[in-house]
Amino acid sequence: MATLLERWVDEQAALTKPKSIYWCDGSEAEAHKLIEIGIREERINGQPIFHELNQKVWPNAYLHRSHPTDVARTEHLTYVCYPDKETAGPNNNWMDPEEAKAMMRKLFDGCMTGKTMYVLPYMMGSADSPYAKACVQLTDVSYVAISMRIMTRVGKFAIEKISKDGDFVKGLHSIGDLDPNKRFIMHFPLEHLVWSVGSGYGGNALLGKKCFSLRIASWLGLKEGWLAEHMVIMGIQDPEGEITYITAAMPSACGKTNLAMMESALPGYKIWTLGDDIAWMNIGPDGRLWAINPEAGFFGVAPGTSAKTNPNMLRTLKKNGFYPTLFTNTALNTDTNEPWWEGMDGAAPKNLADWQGNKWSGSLGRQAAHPNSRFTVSIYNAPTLSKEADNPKGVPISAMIFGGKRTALIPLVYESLNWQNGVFSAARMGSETTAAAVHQVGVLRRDPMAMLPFCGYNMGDYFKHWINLGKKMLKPPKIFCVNWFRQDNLGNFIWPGFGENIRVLKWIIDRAKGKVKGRETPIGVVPKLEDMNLHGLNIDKQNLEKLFEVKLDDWKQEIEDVRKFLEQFGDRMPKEMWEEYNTLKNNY
Ligand code: OXD
Ligand code: MN
Repeated sequence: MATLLERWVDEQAALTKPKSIYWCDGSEAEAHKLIEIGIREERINGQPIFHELNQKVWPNAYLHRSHPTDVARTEHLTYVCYPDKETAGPNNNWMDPEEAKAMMRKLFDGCMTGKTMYVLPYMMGSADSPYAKACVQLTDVSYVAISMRIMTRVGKFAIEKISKDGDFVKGLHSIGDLDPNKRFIMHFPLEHLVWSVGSGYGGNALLGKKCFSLRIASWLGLKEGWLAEHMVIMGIQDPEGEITYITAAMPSACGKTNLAMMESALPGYKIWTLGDDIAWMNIGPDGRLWAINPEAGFFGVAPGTSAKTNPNMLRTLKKNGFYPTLFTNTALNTDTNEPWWEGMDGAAPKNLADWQGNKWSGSLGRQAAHPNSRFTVSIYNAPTLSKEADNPKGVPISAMIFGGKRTALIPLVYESLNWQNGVFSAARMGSETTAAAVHQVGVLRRDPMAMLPFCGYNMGDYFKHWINLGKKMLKPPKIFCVNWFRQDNLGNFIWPGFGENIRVLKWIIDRAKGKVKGRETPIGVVPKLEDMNLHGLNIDKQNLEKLFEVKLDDWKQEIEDVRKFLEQFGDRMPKEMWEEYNTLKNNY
């Protein structure tokens, strides 16, 4: 008799009408087979899906070029579907579930004709974790199947868990005809279901990532008392060998991956990586917050990755690991058959093909790699991988960091006064937009907890959920805000960033352990200069002061802007947020 899973797959196949159905098992042989199919058989836009790169320098690595219109998340075509619009909130596009399904059924009808449907049974979280979830994604592109095999844990264990639980998270994906007007990413949180059509881009098509692990999981977290967040998880080892675990939330393309695997500029400190994008956090039996990374890979931004900014990522990308490594929309050095992007070490090679495969001429002023070009690589390739990465319980979190890209106003680091005050600081976070989503780049938008594009329900309820969880914890993590991007009067970044960020992390863990005092300001506690290790940095006194400056006049407009943002949520905005708002306002 057909199982629940087989019946569901059959139903989807009846709708999408593939030529064949292929059940993925996660094996190494299968990876080779899918890559071969992508090189020799499947086409997107008439082009092969994969190009084999120089295997001596980049072992097991392949280049993928997407359709030129399909290069980033499409937030305007991403919907959450509840019976009522209020539950989705002003932070989401909403559609009635029945209406959405009727529209999507038409788009899915026969969309896999002549193609293979790949069935990917996978786990988010290590298979033996009580917090892990079993899922299945169907897709009609080898690129997506291979990417899912890198980013999640694909294998028979997921099928076993599904038959034990009698339940799984369902995802149906088709690249469709890539028409940007027929590109929809539909979430049905009440049914643990995602339907995505018309895009092969990671955040739209790898349904375990943003769609399930953030949008749907955030909703499950609300119902079940936990948090699904857009956060790095990392351990900071001090010179005594003690490791303190922290999380850090930052909007897309603001340096989370670099932070998660940073090479410390301070001797004696070492960073251990657990995750670079998503954290699922539960209150443990000890009353602390424990985090797991549901993913198993990195889907990181290539431009700007170099031996200076992230040497550990270059080591990760060049490692000959069990899983293939993919580059998407980078440029190609046509002499050496190696990937290339802006911000890589050294000058641009003489002969480059741009991200669309055309001969690149630097003089046109166009970038050779797409600004949102990416790599997809297994976390198990990382030399900084924490030995706790697969611990089913996760790691206990002592501090949480929230950071945005702000060229002015926000100090390098400050600590909130308590949990509620910290939730408010994170909720009023703003950031200048990047190329990770299709929109105007460099515009300030409020991005609470870096979750604006990913919170799968009304953010008013989300803030209340955060406040409630704080009350349930015996020892909640301390909350900090950071900003690596403050500029001087000439428009240069003041803080060197990257490996030097360890100096800020050191202050954060010193504070979390109660080792140092700070200076109170109306927004929280900033470091006293003497408590920061600034040895060997070349920042003049005026700029150093600017880094930690909290100037009354500058904040007036910010406070007004925050009020407008909070007001959108009407009655759903918890009173605690307004209490914090009023305290801040009255302090100015
Ligand atoms: C990502 C994103 O890909 O946030 O992680 O866009
Ligand atoms: Mn992200």
